[in-house]
Amino acid sequence: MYFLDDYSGIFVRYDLKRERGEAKAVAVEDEALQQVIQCVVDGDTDNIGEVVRKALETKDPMEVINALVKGMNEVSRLWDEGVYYLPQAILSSDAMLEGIEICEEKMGKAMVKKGVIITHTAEGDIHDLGQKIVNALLRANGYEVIDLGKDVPVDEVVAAVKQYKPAMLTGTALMTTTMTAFERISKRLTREGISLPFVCGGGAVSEEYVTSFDLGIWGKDASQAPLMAADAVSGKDWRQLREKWNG
Ligand code: B12
Repeated sequence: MYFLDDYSGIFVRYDLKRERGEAKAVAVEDEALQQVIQCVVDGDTDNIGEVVRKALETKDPMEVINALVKGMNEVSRLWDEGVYYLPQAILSSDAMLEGIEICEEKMGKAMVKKGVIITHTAEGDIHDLGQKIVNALLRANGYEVIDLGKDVPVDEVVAAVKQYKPAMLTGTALMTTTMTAFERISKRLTREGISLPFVCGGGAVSEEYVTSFDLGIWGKDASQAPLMAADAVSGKDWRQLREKWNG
């Protein structure tokens, strides 16, 4: 049985505190980046475009993406503490997605294509913010990204690998119930004699889990994706990538 030992916060309207600006987002030195973070925390889809474009006048797209992630980390904390619910998380995610899209436009796509990478978010999972960041970083670094989207059935991922023969496959999962799709993909590919690095990331996924099945390499942060892709394109196999990037 769980007993509350502090009752002081139970009648607090955190949503009103937020509207009145009392719930301030994580503080950073730079005013432009601070506004980006605040827009994500507030789920301010009306102003995120303007604020991100303003930040991009002086900042590198990667710095702006980092600010977007900082905002989302705060949203995660507020969700975990029971302050934010689905509606607030949806608005914050929409704001973040719009921000990533603008940063991706600014980063552009490198002219020379270094290789093909397939990305997806696990079957049953609609948490695609991590995948969108991975896409943007890979494209900006010259990789052709086949984006299968979110909630992608295992069959579809396997079929796409056969069709496009990518140098690397990535997966994102935020739920313990959906990450098991990665292991099924690994088994299916291995059974068909296909071997390629399969980088799996996302909040739910641990290094221990991903390295428990063949092909799996654990991706901690989206910024690793282009570096891992470079290794894959240069001919390193999944075992070499695992040895280099994981424990
Ligand atoms: C935003 C959010 C949502 C949004 C998703 C919007 C979207 N377009 O993504 C909405 C509101 C729609 C949502 C819905 C739900 N959610 Co939700 N959600 C979250 C929240 C608050 C933040 C997650 C997030 O986006 N983080 C920011 C991104 C950037 O992080 P990330 O994906 O992990 O990516 C980073 C790294 O992992 C890495 N990475 C990721 N992928 C890859 C790939 C490669 C190759 C590499 C190298 C790295 C890498 O790079 C990124 C950083 O650079 C979390 C809370 C939390 N504590 O995480 C809950 C959370 C994930 N949700 C949860 C749940 C339960 C749900 C719902 C089932 C709720 C419901 N009752 O309906 C539904 C899911 C429906 C479904 N079938 O998927 C649970 C999952 C619990 C679990 N462990 O299984 C969480 C953990 C909340 C909780 N504590 O209960 N959610």
